[in-house]
Amino acid sequence: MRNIALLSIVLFLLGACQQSATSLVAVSSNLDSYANKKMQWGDPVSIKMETTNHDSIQLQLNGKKVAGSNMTLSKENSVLGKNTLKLTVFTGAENTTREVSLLIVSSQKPQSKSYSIINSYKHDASYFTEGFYYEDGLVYEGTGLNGKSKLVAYNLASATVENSIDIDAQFFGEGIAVVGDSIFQLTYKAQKAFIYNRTTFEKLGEFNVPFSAEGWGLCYDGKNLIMSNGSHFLYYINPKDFTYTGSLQVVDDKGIRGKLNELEYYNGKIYANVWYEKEIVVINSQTGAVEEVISLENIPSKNFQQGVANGIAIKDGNFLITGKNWTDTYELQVNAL
Ligand SMILES: [Ca+2]
Repeated sequence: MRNIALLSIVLFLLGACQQSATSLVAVSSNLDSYANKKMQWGDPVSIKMETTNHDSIQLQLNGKKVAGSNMTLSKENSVLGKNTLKLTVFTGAENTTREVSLLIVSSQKPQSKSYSIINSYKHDASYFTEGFYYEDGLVYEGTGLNGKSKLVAYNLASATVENSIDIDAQFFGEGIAVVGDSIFQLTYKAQKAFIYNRTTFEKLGEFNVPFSAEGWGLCYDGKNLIMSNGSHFLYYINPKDFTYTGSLQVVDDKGIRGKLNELEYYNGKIYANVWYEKEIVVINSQTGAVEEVISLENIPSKNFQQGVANGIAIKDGNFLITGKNWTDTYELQVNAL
């Protein structure tokens, strides 16, 4: 018993030593001045030591070593959004490290896109819209809520249902994406996705989302599935082997842009609904920068009393826009898509 008590004291002292060693890096350098500091590509990072009793330092940005202690942030060495800046200070055989999160925002303010509402179509108000896609006269829609989730295909003009399949009540359906002859459908918290034959809705298989995250929106860029989870991250998944292939952080000129929901990919850009906002963000698919916003303030307000906007599809270069339990889908002609 006494030995255990002694061991506890030794471990406590070791812990205390480590803590004071870590904070020594903080007080002996200007690293902490970069913590959550809003920066842009082109801005310099310059680490200065305020004490001289060390042998050398090593700076790392996102796990990659930086030559020296100065660098200019660029598209080549960093990402928009949160980056990890880590400083290691070597003194004799000892080293101490400390890392801070550095926030890189977009250098351009998003432009507003104007549009005209050129048509409206009937939308089944029982659909709690989570996934929305259009092709060749048909709307493919994935709906949510346990016990009410389904995948449905219907004619946009006539609202005639061509195909429908109910999802087991244990699952809450989320975003959908059409990939060739298949349709992928996410679920909310189960980390499971289903695959169907696009024409017959026969279930072809399922897979587990390859990381721990809620499933929200889904789209396909011709190579990867792109998934949102309510954060400012977009996650990339290979639809052939269901492996994680990367992520993108979505930011504007002010900071991260979170609560990303239903998605659509079109001509190199990702369009995203933002949960509880009457705004669609237009995202550069290479950098994650929000380049434009489409305000939904001109959509008749009765819809927003029914539920949030959560459906973006492309029809002949125009947008189809709907939301959860909306009675209408609107066709928007947006300038210079
Ligand atoms: Ca969509």
